[in-house]
Amino acid sequence: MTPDELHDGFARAFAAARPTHRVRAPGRVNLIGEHVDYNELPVLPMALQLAVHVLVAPRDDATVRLANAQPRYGPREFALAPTLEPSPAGDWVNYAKAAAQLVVRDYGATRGADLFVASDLPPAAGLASSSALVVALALALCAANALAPQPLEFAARLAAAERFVGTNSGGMDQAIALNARAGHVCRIEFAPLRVETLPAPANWRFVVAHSGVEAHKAAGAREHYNARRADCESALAQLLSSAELRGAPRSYRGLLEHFGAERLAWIAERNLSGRSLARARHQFSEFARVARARRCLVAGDFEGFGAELDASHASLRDDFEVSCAQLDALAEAARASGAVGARLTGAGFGGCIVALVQASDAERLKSGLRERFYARGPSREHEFVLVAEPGAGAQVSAL
Ligand code: NG1
Repeated sequence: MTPDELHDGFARAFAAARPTHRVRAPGRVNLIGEHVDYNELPVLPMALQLAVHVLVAPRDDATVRLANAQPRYGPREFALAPTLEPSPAGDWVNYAKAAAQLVVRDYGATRGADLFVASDLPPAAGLASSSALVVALALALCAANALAPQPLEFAARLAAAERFVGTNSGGMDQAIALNARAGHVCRIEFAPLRVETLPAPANWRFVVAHSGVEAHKAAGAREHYNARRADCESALAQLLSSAELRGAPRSYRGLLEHFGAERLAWIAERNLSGRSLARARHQFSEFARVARARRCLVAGDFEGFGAELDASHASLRDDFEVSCAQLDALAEAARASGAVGARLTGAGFGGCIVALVQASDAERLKSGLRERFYARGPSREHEFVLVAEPGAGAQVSAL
């Protein structure tokens, strides 16, 4: 969406008002470290060039009026308050309410605003469009109230605030949206939130491609997501009740830091079974893969990084059970088209894959995906392939 289109949209929605600020909050592609952020284990995402944009006109009262460039998200209105009633699940106003509650409660915002929203991120694709929306709206309300929150602290608070929409999510998406750096991949650690920026190797390209299956959190994907988190908690409780772990640290992170991934996997094999064992095994193996992938990134080890992507996909498919036939087929098509590795990215249950290629092979990968995947099935109209450019974090500009 061009700045002119954004301003035209604003003028059509709010004739009398004049925007004073423009906010941009990016989506992200997670390179590795999937379904581990809610257990406070490190992740390795980068921000995308695609983002949510908001034009902001502060108001003299506490009313928040929302309009969206997408007609399927109709206009909404509510008044700022420290505690807001959620609207029915799936209503986009809940993302604004999540943001509003936080800026009122923790930062003392009192002024409402007219907000016009436009997004170039595909929804339900595993690219963190919902967190980009919450971050953008929260920054918009901050701008209307002349507040400039500290990005790390704001990200941690926004992660908790977004749970208002009903997903028991981790903190990766808000952290990267607020703290990304152009040209860099971020390694994010949680509690306390820490972001290490690592230059993306110049000749590597991360290509994002959509499976054609929308993973709507308002539909089944939210329950599946929350169920995985609950599985992790019950696996941890079972593991900690074993005699072998008496007196051991009581979190995944504490256990991993104390024993290391390999030893823990060995302890888990002897004390857990079935689903609990599989879920815990993914936590331990993904933790080790993130550490190895970081080393490969720093050393420019292209093949090594690709191997970690493939192994992560296998673990998400077999142990964490968040893949689907289309994601598996798309990852396979990427490997057959020159990618050195590929995996589902984001929460899964549909959405996108991320594949790694040499810059000189990015076009070959794109046409390979068309031939081997999009041309073959019902996914043709969902064709979405993006050569990701590691983007900057959220920005607020005065107009
Ligand atoms: P996406 O990819 O946006 O569905 C979700 C969570 C993350 C993280 C990943 C899986 C939200 C807002 N975000 O992201 O915190 O757990 O899944 O790694 O639900």
